Amino acid sequence: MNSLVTFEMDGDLALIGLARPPVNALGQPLRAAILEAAERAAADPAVKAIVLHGSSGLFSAGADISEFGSEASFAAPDLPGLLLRLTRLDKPLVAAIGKLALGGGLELALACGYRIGEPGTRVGLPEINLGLLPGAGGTQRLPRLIGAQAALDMMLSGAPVNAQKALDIGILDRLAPSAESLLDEARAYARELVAGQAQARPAVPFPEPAKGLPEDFLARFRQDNEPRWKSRLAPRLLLSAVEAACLLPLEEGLAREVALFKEAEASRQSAALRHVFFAEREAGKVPGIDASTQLRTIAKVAVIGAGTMGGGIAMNFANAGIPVTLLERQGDALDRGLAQIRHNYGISVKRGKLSEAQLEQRMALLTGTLDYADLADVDLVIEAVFEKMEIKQAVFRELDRACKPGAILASNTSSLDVDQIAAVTSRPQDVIGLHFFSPANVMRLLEVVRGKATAPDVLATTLKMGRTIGKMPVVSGVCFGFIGNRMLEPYAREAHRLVLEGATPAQVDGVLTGLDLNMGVFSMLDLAGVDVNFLVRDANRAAIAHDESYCRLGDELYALGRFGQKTGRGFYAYEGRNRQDDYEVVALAERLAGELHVPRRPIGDQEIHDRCLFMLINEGIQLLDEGIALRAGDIDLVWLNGYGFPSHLGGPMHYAETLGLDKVLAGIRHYQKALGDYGQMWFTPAPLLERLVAAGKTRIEPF
Ligand code: T1G
Repeated sequence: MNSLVTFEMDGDLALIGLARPPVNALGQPLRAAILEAAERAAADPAVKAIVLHGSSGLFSAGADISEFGSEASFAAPDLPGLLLRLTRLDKPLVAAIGKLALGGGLELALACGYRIGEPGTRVGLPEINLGLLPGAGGTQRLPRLIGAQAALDMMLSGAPVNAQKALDIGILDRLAPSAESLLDEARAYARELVAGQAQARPAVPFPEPAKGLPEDFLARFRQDNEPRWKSRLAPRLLLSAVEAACLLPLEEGLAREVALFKEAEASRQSAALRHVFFAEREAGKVPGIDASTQLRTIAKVAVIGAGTMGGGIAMNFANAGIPVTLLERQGDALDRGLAQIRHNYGISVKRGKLSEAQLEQRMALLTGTLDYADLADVDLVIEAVFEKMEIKQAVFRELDRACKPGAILASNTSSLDVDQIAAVTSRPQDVIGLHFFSPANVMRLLEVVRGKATAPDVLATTLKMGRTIGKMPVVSGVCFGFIGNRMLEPYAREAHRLVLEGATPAQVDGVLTGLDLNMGVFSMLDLAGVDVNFLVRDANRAAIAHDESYCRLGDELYALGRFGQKTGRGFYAYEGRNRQDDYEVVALAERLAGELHVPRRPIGDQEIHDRCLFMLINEGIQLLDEGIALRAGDIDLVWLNGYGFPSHLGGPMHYAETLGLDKVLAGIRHYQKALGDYGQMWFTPAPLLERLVAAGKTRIEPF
């Protein structure tokens, strides 16, 4: 028997075990192996019933995502055809679903006549997260099994349901008492079916259309939801597939589903989302770190500074059940910090995301102190004090004295030199940057900044810890602004300069949000604080001294005390949260342009797109060339998880590949010439970009 499945006889039962680690992804080889085993069982008169299970305990994580976009995706036996064959076997087929059945894995189970799970079983159709829809019967069989609306909710959310819910809504027939007893229970179920003691029923091929949708439901659903979907293709295709399930006989519905699936699979959005899926898994792979790297134990954490960032950081660990000590210099600041955390949790309770008991459990994990001596037994300290090198270095001198050997000392700095911080300690190998993004208990991105001396096990431990607290950790080398903020600089520079040259903040932001970015540059600055941005820029003034023209607008707003939302006026004027264009800002830009001899003219949207995005892309490529970022996918993850770049564009690097690297380079060269001295100064193509284009490369990678 093929090594990808196991085939055992148990009396008159055939047990077929999926055995393609790590997740039984249903790639062509496994599909062929399942078909071969099923045909063998079907043809054997000694076999009265079949049990299909995951030989490692996990049933299947679905189709092999790496096949999509290639011939392999529908290579015979294609998944829809294999499942249709299984529904036509003339012997009972029981799916024993251990742990997980996702996507095609659940569709495989739906093509079996009977399904049994165990208490830890989770089932779902997460295809929407990949810009896809279920393409092997899920949109046709699930609505017929549990009703169209429940099925649609599951497929649009992409979230798995637990074993009890799956039993309650009819996806599972039974639950074994434990994972260990699942296969035995499945065998017993099959024997009952053979003996006629269990209610036999056809697999879910019944031809009549699904029930459960009020007449006008789909029209209303489409009308209510389309704005939410913005430019997303997959939800619309999914709705059409469920519509087919409600209107067409099964065979026709299945054919319609394949056509809709292929349209989704061929879309740029799905290619982008599949890129993100693998990028998230690649981000954890760092040269010099592997399964043999011994991780340090993190049982107790301390956070220095109980302000907005420190409090948010501390919440991440309390949420993960890890005790946290907050250290402040003043008692009232500490009390305020703890009260703010309690307030934040209280909001989650009001929203029904947390129970009162959970709030108290988390608060019980949070203690405060004014004394470094109380940090003697912590395993990880994260400093989150004012963004001034001298202040941070003073904290690290204290930590070096107070903390035990082997404790990891991390700084939450957003741009300062981690090596300079490490240099004031006797243990630079234990020092690392952990750059959280505000609000730290919400934003998923965590830049893990390794210093020259950072030990591999410190890096491995903090990467693992990052995922434990639900973050997307990405490794960065040391440079001003690391990956995200370093790229933000030229991107925001072009936005500012374009306003000097004749665009308005609203026009610039409109182009960027038109690309589905969560926020434009100016609304983001008004939220984060024009003053905050000024202080960061001021710390780096030397690096931009040769042309501050684009800074002057922000500098002037800072001088006028227009700090953004917090003062009611920044680049925009605010009535509460309502943002209005502010002619005073345009007049200020006009005045500054005159003083700086910047010619003003009407600016088109395409120029705004190209100048902002191409400079963002150019800096990312430069970061890759300098080795600050390990791979293009990491850079994408930074912008997807820290700056609201739309995931269905895949991130700035993937977006550049989609546009064409040659087009990006040509655009940069165009503005290098067209913008006079300013263009000469700032529009220098990254050498790696030039090398890639010269070599005819279409992917961004070190070269
Ligand atoms: N295809 C290919 N590789 C996969 C895979 C998949 N479906 N799922 C996981 N892997 C790889 C992953 O890249 C990693 O590889 C390793 O397995 C461990 O994964 C026709 C169209 C199952 C919850 O969307 O959600 O079916 O890095 O690190 O944290 O209608 O993987 O070790 O080389 O994530 O324990 C639908 C995707 C597909 C599920 C496990 N299914 N997978 O999480 O491990 S489309 C999904 C997951 C489909 C049909 C449609 C998670 C997991 P490497 P991991 P984990």
